[in-house]
Amino acid sequence: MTHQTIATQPIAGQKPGTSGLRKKTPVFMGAHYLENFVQSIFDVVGAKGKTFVLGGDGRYFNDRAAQIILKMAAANGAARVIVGQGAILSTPAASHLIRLNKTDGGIIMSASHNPGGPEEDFGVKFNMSNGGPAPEGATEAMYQATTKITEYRISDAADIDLGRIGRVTLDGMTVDVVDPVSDYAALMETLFDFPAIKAMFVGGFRMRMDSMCAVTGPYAVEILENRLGAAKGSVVNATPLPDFGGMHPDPNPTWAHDLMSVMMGENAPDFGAASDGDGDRNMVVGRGVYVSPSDSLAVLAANAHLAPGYKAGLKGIARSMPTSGASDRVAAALKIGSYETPTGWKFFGNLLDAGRATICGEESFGTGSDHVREKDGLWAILLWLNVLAVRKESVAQILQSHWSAFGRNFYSRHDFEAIATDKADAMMAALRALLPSLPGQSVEGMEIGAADDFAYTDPVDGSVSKNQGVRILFKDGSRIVLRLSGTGTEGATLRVYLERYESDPRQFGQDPQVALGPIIRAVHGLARIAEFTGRTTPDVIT
Ligand code: G16
Repeated sequence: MTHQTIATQPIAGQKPGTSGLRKKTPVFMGAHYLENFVQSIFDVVGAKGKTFVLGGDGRYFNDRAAQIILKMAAANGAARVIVGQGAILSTPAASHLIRLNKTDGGIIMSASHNPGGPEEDFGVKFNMSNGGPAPEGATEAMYQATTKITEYRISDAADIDLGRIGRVTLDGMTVDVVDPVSDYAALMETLFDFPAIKAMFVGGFRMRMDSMCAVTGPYAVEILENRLGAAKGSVVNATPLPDFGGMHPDPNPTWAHDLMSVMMGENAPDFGAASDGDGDRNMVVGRGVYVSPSDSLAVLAANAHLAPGYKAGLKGIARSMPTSGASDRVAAALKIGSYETPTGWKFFGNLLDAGRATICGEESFGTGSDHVREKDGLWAILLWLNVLAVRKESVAQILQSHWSAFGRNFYSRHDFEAIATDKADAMMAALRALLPSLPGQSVEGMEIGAADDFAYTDPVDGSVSKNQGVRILFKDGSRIVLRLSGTGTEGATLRVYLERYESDPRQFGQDPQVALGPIIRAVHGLARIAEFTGRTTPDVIT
């Protein structure tokens, strides 16, 4: 066994997006592609004598990539890698293992909610020693390293058996293969009232958890069925598959349509939930009622004290800028800080580390707390179960009483997918050029108060992130946000975020698409979406 040094050349386009480097699987499997990026990570963070966590969501190429990364870690002098059995770890479980074992960081193999398979997507991201995604400064340094790389280091040792739990040595480096679920499940037991949730299930409470053939299956079966006593079979699509069974593992009403039809149908269970490829996203559905992620964040924040892990109250609530302002109202009522960050979980890290925020959330089906440094799908589902068990009300009743107390922020996101990049860029450029002229204009009977491109100054380290999304703010508090996705691998995805606040209880029952009608018409007029992209209707509505 020897450490090999392999000559290579920079490969264009290895720039991490909103969450790591995501590309089509054949691109990642191309000569030196994965190796160049992983070497660039090690060159930036240093590997000598360090301990890392490694795991992924089980998608196609996960197992091969894990062997390559382990051999590169060994050749770069790492002391130890903790890897999930079968190279499986959900993103929140990986974050937990990094923190629990006080490691120097971790590599997560996932393209999250993007489909997996030989022709679909693959991804790699690095999380820091706090368990959170590498901040922009680090990912930019990694990208710069990919543009200058001349060689990478890899051991020529044989593959190790990742199916067997235990300790082995790989070319002088210790590899601990661990059960992916047990430490994470133990953490959840410290946060939530398992006896109360168990009693609710014993009392006949029914739930359906759709793991979408992705990584949460084993976690959900162990926690929900084995430990909490949900009926066997409550977790569906529970076996992680390399191609996610052909599903698009993105828990939203469009892609989790099976769950939606069960929950909106006759004899629906009391509670429905879904999670994504790597287990950090969640969608929550009550019997006959969909909970928008922005509302879910607000309800969870308002009720978190009902769970043992949060009974002391919250320090603050953070949301991404496009997420609705519903959680700000909760923060104001609780007299705690509220923070508005750019899209991307990495922006919450400093607020959590500094103890300014306890709960964070995003409209993109992400919710989490300071228990790890990633959003956490099962955590959100368990907090909902805890709240339901204590309040003994239905999801619909809890939503109604929340709106009665705080008003309703009608909210929706419209996605236009796989647009030609040049057309999407031209549309955004035209819109940005228009911004200075918008304040004072009236559209659909609403006056525009301000229009800008969101910039964020991190209150902890002072770092500045510009061009984080175009905002058109109306005087009545309504809001339009437009930005291009940073997680896609094909063309551009235009995300249009729409919000309107309603305080009249008689209006709370409206269909959000109806309530937002004037705002939807306004954005099509202002951004000229059809003219630039040829699209009139979105591919996904959340
Ligand atoms: C990632 C980030 C999230 C972000 C989401 C959408 O989620 O971690 O913070 O909100 O992408 O980003 P975009 O709008 O740029 O596509 P995930 O679940 O894909 O890791």
